[in-house]
Amino acid sequence: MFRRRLAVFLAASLLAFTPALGSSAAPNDQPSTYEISGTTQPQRTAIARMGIDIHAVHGQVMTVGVTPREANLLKVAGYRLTLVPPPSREELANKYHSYTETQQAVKDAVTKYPAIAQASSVGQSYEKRDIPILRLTGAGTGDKPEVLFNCNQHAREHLTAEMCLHIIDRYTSGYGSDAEITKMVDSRIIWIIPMVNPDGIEYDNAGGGQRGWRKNRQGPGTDLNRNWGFKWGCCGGSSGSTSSETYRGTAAFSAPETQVLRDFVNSRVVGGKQRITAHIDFHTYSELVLWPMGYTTADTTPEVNADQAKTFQTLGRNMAATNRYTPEQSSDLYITDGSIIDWMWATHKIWSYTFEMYPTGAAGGGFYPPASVIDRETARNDAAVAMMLSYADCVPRVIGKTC
Ligand code: GEM
Ligand code: ZN
Repeated sequence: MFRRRLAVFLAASLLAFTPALGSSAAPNDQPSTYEISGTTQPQRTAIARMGIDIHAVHGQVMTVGVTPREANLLKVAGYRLTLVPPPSREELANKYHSYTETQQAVKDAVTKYPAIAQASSVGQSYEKRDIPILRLTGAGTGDKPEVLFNCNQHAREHLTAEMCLHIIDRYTSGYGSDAEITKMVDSRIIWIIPMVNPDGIEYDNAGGGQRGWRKNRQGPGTDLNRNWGFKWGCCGGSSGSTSSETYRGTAAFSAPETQVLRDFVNSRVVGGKQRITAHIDFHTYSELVLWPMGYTTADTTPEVNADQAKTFQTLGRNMAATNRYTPEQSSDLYITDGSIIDWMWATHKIWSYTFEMYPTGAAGGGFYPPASVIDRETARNDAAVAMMLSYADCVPRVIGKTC
């Protein structure tokens, strides 16, 4: 610890007396993408606490976006950094959905499939954009278990909106022709929110799609996945500094986007019972299936007993076997507090997972993979999504328990 502090101090002093790095303006404060190999969980948590912008973690390889100054701090602290060259012009061309196109896609689903699809707004973002939500359900009455899929809490993770739109497309167009899809749509209520953070997405796209914006657009920006109200800011898994990429906001649910999503989930408590039983929060990138809790590395906690931990692990591993992602508890990556999945589970006992989609590293395009991978990488999760839906009536069935 002391050596690390000394090293950081030396690095800081070095920077202060190096005019080329210390005082010259752009382009020296522009972040570049680097890989750091051979990292452990405590090191990753320490790097997250330094305020470094973590893009991905795959195995022991961590991908980060850092300024030259931060790169030097990391190097002096003993980490080995490898520069990842920026993507080519060709890779930048994209046909990802904008916010307006996403809204239109949701409306189109209702126009085309009025018998099973209904659209509404969860509420408004900080800049007063409606956050669209689609409700899908077919024939069949009685209490149906409900499943929620949400995408794009983080603005730059554009492939995730495509994932939610793909789920919409598949579960509408397959209804009545595909037996498994028909059965799921008839026996469940499926809620899909393709863009939780429309302001951030619009801002990122206004930068040509390469701005790397993560947070919402409330002042300096709040990291929505650190703003949820279970053990908010408890454990060094978020930042109190407004400039940080993991700024947790001024209070739990200080962001309008988390507020309206929280209110929606709370509204699904009907007759004293939470109707949503299962949930996937899509992110990019790293190719991971993650389960709660994120605030501690303990497998069992006051919120998660041994059977529940086994259920999370078993379903997580089974889903990961279908998409070839790596399954692990979210805190195995690094500690986070105020994340959506910790809140979903702790507050509502919703079986909640984070999926980190394609790619594993910056080489596959990082946050901006070529549009040619969209179909393949969204379809890659078809079996996992189907599995989540199929267990929604009783998730512990996956370990042989009854409900
Ligand atoms: C992650 S997703 C949360 C994973 N949880 C833990 N404990 N690591 C995030 O929000 O930082 C990565 C991402 O942003 O996609
Ligand atoms: Zn994310």
